[in-house]
Amino acid sequence: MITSHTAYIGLGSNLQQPCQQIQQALFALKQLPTTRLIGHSSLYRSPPLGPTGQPDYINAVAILATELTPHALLFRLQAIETQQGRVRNGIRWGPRTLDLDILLYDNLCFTDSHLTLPHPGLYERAFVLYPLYECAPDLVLPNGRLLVEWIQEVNHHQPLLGKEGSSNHPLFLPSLPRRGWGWLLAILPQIIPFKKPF
Ligand code: A4P
Ligand code: MG
Repeated sequence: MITSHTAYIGLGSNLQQPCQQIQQALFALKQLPTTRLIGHSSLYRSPPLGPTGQPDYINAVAILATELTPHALLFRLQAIETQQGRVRNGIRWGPRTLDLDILLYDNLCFTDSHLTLPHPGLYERAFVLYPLYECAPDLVLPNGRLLVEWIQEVNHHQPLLGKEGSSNHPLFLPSLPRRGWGWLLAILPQIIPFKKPF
């Protein structure tokens, strides 16, 4: 029997019209064999993590339903990166036209010489956690924690500069109460595009 798996893909770009790079990559994800693009987040702008002096990044997250194995998926993602002009010049976290990371593949947790799941940056990076939250607000992480709770605990001080197309003002990174429904009010600015600064 063929089984479909859920994979969350992190997309990032900071070279050669990053927004277009991300849109093009989403189109390429749609074309992957035995794979359906279930949905994707908005595009988020953030300052570079890593060497300074490179442009801001545009990041997004996509959800795939796929029959590809994790390694076959990684191979396909790297082919898309190459197609979109990705040059690996050995600079760790250097600028790139396109980076496609497998953030999650079902609830798999393992490391081998090609692949680490979940992606090692998943738990700390605002530019991953917020778009992931937009895609899957009820997600339970492989560490057993609710994503929304994880965000409020680990991440409020990390900068995100805003959603593309909605505002240039800093995103409101909520410090959410853990019980009751107050958290819902606190995160509304995250999920409804806003016009005013906070
Ligand atoms: N690899 C292992 N696990 C995975 C996985 N889950 N998904 C291996 C994808 N690849 C995985 O990746 C290096 C190797 O990681 C691959 O050969 C693959 O076998 P790479 O794409 O060649 O190089 P990289 O992306 O520079 O390395 P790395 O360490 O994966 O970097 P990250 O974690 O992807 O971070 N700042 C902002 N604001 N936004 C960003 O998107 N991205 C990075 C790159 C740095 N700073 C950023 C952003
Ligand atoms: Mg990468």
